[in-house]
Amino acid sequence: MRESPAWQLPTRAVRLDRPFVFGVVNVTPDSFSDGGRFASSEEAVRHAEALLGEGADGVDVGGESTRPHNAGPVAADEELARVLPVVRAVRARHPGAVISVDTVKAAVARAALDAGADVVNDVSGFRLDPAMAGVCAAARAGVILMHSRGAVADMATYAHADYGEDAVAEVAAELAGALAEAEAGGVARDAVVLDPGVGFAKRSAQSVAVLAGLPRLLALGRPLLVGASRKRFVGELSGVAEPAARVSASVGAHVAALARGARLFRVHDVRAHREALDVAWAVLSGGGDAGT
Ligand code: HH2
Repeated sequence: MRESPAWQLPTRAVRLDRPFVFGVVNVTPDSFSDGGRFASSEEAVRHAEALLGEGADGVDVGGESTRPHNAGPVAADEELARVLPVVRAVRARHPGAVISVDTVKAAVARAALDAGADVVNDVSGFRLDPAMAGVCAAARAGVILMHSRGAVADMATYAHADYGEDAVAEVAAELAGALAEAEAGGVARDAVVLDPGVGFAKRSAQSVAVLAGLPRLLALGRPLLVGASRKRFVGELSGVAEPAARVSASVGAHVAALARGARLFRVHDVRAHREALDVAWAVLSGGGDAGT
């Protein structure tokens, strides 16, 4: 398997010598698959700890849903009230866990980094808040730049899903632009992970195309994260209508993405992914010296 470069976080480098699993912690009333389940800080902290117990390497804590027809935009102070207690509690109890904050707002990112988060996961790839690069650079934060188009309210729809013949080339070019902008804003290249944003401004066929085309995105020189968990396209491909029941369908997408070069995965169902990705990784990386 091709070597992935390491990922530099504020206090350590993550080697990515096995699949890295982020457990999703949505502290929201309206997320598409688990909205309202972990809306209080106590429930969200318990959920984060359960995911770490199931083998997650980190948690991605979010206080604003990108679901179309969600509850509407969330003000920064409300988003902070949702995510900060969770970041603080997880940091205090799990010093080794990587904590990511899923936000498009620089003010939320700054406060979460001050509270102990290591990573900013921006589903707009720094498009929506010009202060984001400066905040991440100052904290030497790890950064996930995800491909999307449009605003929070419509980025998970097909409103901006117009591509020419080669959607992968367009996604690659837009991610390359986001990486260049982040670097121009002072973010170190080795702090950045790129994400093709499956389900964001992409119809199902386009999400499948970007996963099949991951080797072309790897050419941008940074590790790749994929977040296919429970999404509509895996539901369509598997015929499973209920998002929370799309565990096997999500695992299938992520194992295939691993084989095509992804190294980080953002998932709701950690145990199933930890087991499947570790086994797939052992096989894909050649089984060591065990021979026959
Ligand atoms: N997908 C979602 C949210 N954040 N971040 C990255 N880097 N990649 C993704 O694919 C991604 C993401 C959407 O999933 P979820 O958080 O479960 O839903 P909602 O936006 O409704 O809270």
